[in-house]
Amino acid sequence: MSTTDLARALGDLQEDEVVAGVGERIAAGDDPTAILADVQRGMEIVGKRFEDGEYYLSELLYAADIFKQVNEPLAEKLASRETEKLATMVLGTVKNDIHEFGKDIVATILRSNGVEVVDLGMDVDYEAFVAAVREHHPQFVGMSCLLTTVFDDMKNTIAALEDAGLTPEDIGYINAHGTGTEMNDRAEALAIERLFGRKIPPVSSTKAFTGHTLGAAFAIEASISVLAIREQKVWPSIHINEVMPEISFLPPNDTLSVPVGHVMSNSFGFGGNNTSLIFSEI
Ligand code: B12
Repeated sequence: MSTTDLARALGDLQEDEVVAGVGERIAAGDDPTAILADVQRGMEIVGKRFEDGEYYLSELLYAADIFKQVNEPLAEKLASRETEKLATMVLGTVKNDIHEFGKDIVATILRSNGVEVVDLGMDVDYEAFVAAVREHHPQFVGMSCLLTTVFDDMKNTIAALEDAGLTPEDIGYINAHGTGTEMNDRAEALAIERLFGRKIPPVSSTKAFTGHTLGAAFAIEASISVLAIREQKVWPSIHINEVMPEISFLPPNDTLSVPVGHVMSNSFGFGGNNTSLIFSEI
């Protein structure tokens, strides 16, 4: 069954057609993630029809039921991939939201790529996220939230994690966005000074090794940050000959061997998104 036929059949709630179509494609050896993407497109059609008043809650429930049936064999296929453990993630759908299929797929895909996922389920209280982070020391926390009405619950969960979390002194190394441009480096350095005051941990930018790979930079620098923890090393900033006079700290020009428990990795300005992610040792 083709990509569009599968999405259309699910959109039209043709249960038998969808179940048979997915079965056929699994048997033909299609990539399960590609099949899942088509199923997801079908769910989008259902959502749109619900929004337009063409479908009601009973159709949403029916679509959910069909999805469950076809997701099971796909999840099994994905879970059968063997990989080495790379990281841990705490995952859940936030309080007051019971949508769980998207989260389940994220869990399955991550598990099949070496991430140990602690799945807290759906309608998860703030305290449960905090308790799981304390217990499992994950490198990532993932929150699923499909309802606009529960955005505040997501914000509250983040606030609860922050309350329970780290202080600037816990950061052992900052992998800066550091583009070597006045526009970025001055603003980033001033922000670091404002947050860390006099106790600024080693800061370096590894872009001189990897180039500025735009959207991919975050992923590359996240890996480099994780390696800093694994190797207990701070990587240097190479090719720096001049430092802006108003910046009070200098990046190391050689690799440092120091204890690194938590790394802050900065990625700024991609499509207007500014992110500082913290990676921690487990
Ligand atoms: C199935 C469904 C339900 C099922 C959920 C069953 C279940 N056990 O999960 C049921 C019937 C219970 C349901 C109930 C409701 N639903 Co509903 N539902 C849907 C529907 C049709 C599909 C969702 C789905 O499963 N998609 C398939 C999965 C695979 O895709 P996904 O969820 O998008 O997940 C992917 C990404 O988002 C992402 N992702 C998801 N989570 C995470 C987490 C992390 C960490 C990461 C990295 C990525 C990630 O990766 C996933 C895989 O690609 C959507 C429509 C839509 N377009 O999404 C409406 C939709 C989400 N529901 C909606 C509504 C309004 C409701 C109800 C309020 C209806 C009502 N009047 O009662 C209730 C709310 C109940 C509650 N308190 O939560 C609205 C939300 C509108 C809004 N702006 O808030 C939608 C958008 C429909 C619409 N267009 O109006 N729903």
